[in-house]
Amino acid sequence: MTKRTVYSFCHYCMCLCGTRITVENNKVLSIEPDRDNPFSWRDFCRKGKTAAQVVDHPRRIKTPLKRVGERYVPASYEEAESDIAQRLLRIIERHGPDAVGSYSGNPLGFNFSGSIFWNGLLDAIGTRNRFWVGSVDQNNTHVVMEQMYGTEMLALIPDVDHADCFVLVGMDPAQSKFVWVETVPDGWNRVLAAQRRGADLIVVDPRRSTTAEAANTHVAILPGTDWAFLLGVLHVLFAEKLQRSITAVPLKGVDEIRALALSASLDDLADRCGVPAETIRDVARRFGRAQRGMCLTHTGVSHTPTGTLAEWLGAAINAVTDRLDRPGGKRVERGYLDLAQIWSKFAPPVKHRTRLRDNPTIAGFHSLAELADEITTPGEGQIRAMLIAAGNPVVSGPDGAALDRAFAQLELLVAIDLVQRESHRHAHWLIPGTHFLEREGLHPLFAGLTELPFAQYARQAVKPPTGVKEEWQFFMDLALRMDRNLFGKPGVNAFIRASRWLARMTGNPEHAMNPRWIERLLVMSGRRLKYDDIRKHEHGWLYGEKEYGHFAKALRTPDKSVHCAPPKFLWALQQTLAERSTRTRAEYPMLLINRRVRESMNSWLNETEGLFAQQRYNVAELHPDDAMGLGIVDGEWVRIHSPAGQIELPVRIVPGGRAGVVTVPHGWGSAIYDPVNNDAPVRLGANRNLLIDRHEIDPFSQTPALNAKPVRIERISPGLGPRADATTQALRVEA
Ligand SMILES: Nc1nc2c(c(=O)[nH]1)N[C@H]1C(S)=C(S)[C@@H](COP(=O)(O)OP(=O)(O)OC[C@H]3O[C@@H](n4cnc5c(=O)[nH]c(N)nc54)[C@H](O)[C@@H]3O)O[C@H]1N2
Ligand SMILES: Nc1nc2c(c(=O)[nH]1)N[C@H]1C(S)=C(S)[C@@H](COP(=O)(O)OP(=O)(O)OC[C@H]3O[C@@H](n4cnc5c(=O)[nH]c(N)nc54)[C@H](O)[C@@H]3O)O[C@H]1N2
Ligand code: SF4
Ligand SMILES: [Mo]
Repeated sequence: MTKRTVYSFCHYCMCLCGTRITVENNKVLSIEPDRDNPFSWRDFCRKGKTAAQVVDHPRRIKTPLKRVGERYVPASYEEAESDIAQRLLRIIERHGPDAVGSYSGNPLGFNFSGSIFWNGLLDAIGTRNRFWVGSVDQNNTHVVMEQMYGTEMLALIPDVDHADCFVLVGMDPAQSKFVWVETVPDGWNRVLAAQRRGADLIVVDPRRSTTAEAANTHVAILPGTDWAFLLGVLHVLFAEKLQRSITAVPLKGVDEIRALALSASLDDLADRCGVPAETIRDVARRFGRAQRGMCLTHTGVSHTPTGTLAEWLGAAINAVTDRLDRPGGKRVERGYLDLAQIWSKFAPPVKHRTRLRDNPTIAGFHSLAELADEITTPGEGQIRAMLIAAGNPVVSGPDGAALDRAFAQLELLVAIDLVQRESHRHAHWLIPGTHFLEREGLHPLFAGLTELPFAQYARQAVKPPTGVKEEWQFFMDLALRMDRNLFGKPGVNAFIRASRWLARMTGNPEHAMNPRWIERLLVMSGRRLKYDDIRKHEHGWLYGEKEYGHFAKALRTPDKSVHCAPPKFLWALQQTLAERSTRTRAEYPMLLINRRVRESMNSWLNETEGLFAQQRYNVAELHPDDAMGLGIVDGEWVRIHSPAGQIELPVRIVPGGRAGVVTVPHGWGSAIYDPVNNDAPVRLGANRNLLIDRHEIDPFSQTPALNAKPVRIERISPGLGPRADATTQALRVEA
């Protein structure tokens, strides 16, 4: 076979870098950035470049594997689907559909066909015990969007090129890129370009991140107190009349938020967040006086118990300084379909409260913080079976040890993944996943999340391993096998069977129900683009210009205005202000925070050969003062304790930032098993989320407090000098 070039894009992160893939004999020879992609390629990184190493992962699951005793044996899909269907039906019959729980991870969000049919399967089962990654990621934005803009899904896009002032809170785009729910390709470099043109860059982060290093001002805040800092900024904006009275979008509740901000004492707020009042005043003045600007809050903020309040205050700062729908502020990209409407159709709010903690769903899902107890606590509604798709919750969520114990007691655990990781240790069935290089399709839900009007149909570069079904196909077949209607809609299964019959009769596989139908329908519903036209643009299609003026129309509040002071946030903020933490932290004097590693992706990719060098980042970063106080030298191993658990890591001493803070990246310490050859699991580094308890959550977003966690650090080997080989020891192979 001759070499071919496939143009597509990388699905690992929201940068969605255009790629030029060279393929021969169903093998990827190289992946390069596609410089003809009109939207994104400049962020292209080694993760994208080495993506084929995951396709060829030596421990890849290539056939359904059934657990028999302590081993896995290969099985056909026929056997897998029939056994899983029977077991699920038995559990449903005995205990009701909510006894089947589910968790979907970050990569499923990049797989449109997979996620649509996943929801279809969950609807078929009828379970409301649905858990997803949002509760350890961006749930707080959904809550704030819902309260302020009237819909859980109205992501605002930063307009970085035109800003004169950036206040970046709890984000590190120099490492993680300028992405969260939305994407701004090459955003960090464009911020730096704006800075070179004179824009002001203020970074709020307890540690001296790469992003903070580039800032005009780095505010090394006390972890977990962004709400106080941002309220202080609002206080100054109002006190010095730096807010704007005329705004592009109508605002409600400005008087209420002003009253509350002014009632707070700046000195008190300064004391709470460990930032001098003078610095808060200075930041507020610079931001308020800048003609154009934006305040952004990301995961450093969302992963704290006050993450939603801080997210709200950041959004309120933008609103009252007229940064919404203005150049250099945050705008709405209308895309080629109505995202909020589609979201409400495809992710209809599942009205359900958790059995034990009585929490509602957010964006249709429950919080990972509750999953372990919902499995282990006996009684009606107890979860007895779990389906996990493209997720590693034992590592990405809080108190993985508790979740691991919970998974061990399930009657049925089915994992759909590329490899067997920590969370799949107790799986009764391992079902192969497909890699994005093996799939094609359009992701209509990205419309409105991309910075510019852009659409790209992803192309399949290589075929999945022989016989492996794409995720959507497996989910659909399982619903059929259970004889429960996909999407919970009567007649759907009969329709699917009829379409399959037609496909057989006509010899045209396209006549069998498939995700392309849904993609096409969605594009049609937007009445802006034609599906076939999108498919024709092999480098992706920039179909319009950046526009302003769409925010007011996109608002879903009944009065079509932005609500700056949602009553429940106001009330909670008043409570927070009235409280003074009296907790002494003598036993756990340090605060644990998180960082990301440029060339690994959450809890995966760190084992990929091409990214091995990144393992040197799996260390505990300490401020020199703390290291000196503890008598620790660079490279020495320490044990970090919290009330929930303990981990061991080598130390790296990093100057700058705030003393009293220890940084450990998440996503490490996840075992990668070898279910086929039974070789020893590989475990890279330590899982810092073992230190996180599952009870402390942000009450609004239900996000566990992954950051700002009180911990204690202990030297493991007093007297031991610097160990040159310390970081390489983070790579351990378990016996
Ligand atoms: N302390 C701390 N914890 C955090 C964070 C933090 O900042 N600090 N960040 C949080 C955030 S933002 C996120 S998004 C979560 C991520 O949390 P999760 O989504 O639960 O975990 P991932 O590490 O993304 O695991 C993805 C899994 O999907 C598999 N996979 C990859 N691609 C595919 C595919 O195409 N098909 C299938 N079937 N499987 C696939 C991988 O092998 C891997 O096992 O972690 C969260 N946890
Ligand atoms: N290379 C790489 N890129 C990624 C990912 C990855 O895993 N690897 N993950 C992707 C995903 S899923 C997401 S959601 C995005 C996330 O993107 P970001 O939100 O930018 O995530 P981080 O790079 O972890 O940056 C969070 C910053 O918050 C700081 N921080 C910690 N605690 C606090 C606090 O209490 N207050 C303040 N103000 N700051 C705090 C940390 O020091 C850190 O610098 O990145 C995406 N991009
Ligand atoms: S992982 Fe790297 S190559 Fe892939 S989309 Fe993100 S930045 Fe681009
Ligand atoms: Mo994320």
